Amino acid sequence: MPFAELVALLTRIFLGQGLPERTAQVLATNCATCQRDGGFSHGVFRIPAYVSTLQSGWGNPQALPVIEDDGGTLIRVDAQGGFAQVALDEARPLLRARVEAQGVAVLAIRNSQHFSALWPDVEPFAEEGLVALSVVNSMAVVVPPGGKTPVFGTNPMAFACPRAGQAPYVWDQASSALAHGDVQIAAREGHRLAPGTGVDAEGRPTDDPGAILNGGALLPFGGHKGASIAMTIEILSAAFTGGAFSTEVDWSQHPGAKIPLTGQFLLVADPDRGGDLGFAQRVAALSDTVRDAGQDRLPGDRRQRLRAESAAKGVPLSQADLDMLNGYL
Ligand code: NDP
Ligand code: PYC
Repeated sequence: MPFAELVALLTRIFLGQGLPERTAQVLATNCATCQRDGGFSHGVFRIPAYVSTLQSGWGNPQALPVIEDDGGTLIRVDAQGGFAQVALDEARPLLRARVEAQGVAVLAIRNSQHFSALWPDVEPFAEEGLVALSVVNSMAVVVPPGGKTPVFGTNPMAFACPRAGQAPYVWDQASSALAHGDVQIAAREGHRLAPGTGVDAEGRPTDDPGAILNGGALLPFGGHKGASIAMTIEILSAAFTGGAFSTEVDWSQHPGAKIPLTGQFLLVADPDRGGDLGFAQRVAALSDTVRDAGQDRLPGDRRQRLRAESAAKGVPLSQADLDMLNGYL
């Protein structure tokens, strides 16, 4: 399906669930962008969970974000229970102006729902020549190494920067061994998981996605090193912003709610501030060095390839996806 057609279809679905026009458009564009670029764990696969969350009375999807600006480098936004992407959309002009004036700015969003990939939040800044780094915490489904009780979210982090002569260098990854969405997809498709992905309800290592989803938990990637990153993301996304820790997400009174209501931290900086040191050229040269050293796939390569394929052949959607989406119209 052409990208614009998918955005229009998803917008109609969100509008049908009572979302305001702008929120519906922001979420639809974001979700269609994930599907277009091969982010299938956060593409149309998520629509049933968006709908069940919207119908559960969780958060405040009608909310208008409130910007708190003291004229400095730090801009705070209270999303008031709405979506983080809408808060970012609202704060973007001020954030850009502050980066223009000061060379660097931080956006601290709290009381915000985030249910998507993070790279769509950072890539546009790199396309404008800026460096962007963002983290968001989610719901407690990750145990620390050696632990039994989930304390961290799957907590993704994403980075984007300009790269001369090529697409921006962009990566985006969960701090868990696997995104929760991919565990759900593995369970649906009957795949086992790689060793070290998670534990069952008794804290024993398991490769069974069902055991992770039903009382078990994920592990951080990379043992204690991933755990420190997951914890740092809790600190930046929740303690710094004033949002909820993943352990504080309590949707027990809202059956059907699946979208974490936490916080997001975003840092944007101008690498050419104070003089052009050839930043984008050096990033391109480093990418070449890494490829020459033997890494034939860099982060973002697959996403760019699938984006080009979607532009040529349409955004991939299975018949089951189409039936599911049409069921919400
Ligand atoms: P992946 O492990 O699939 O990919 C992580 C990054 O590594 C991507 O930039 C990817 O590039 C790159 N990459 C993957 N495989 C290779 C390889 N073999 N060689 C080089 N680079 C590679 O992502 P995750 O499963 O960790 O996360 C999936 C998505 O889930 C993310 O978009 C994340 O933001 C989202 N998420 C969202 C959460 C939320 O709370 N909103 C929580 C957790 C996850 P490429 O894109 O080109 O494949
Ligand atoms: O895939 O882990 C995940 C996730 C959590 C919240 C949104 N996506």
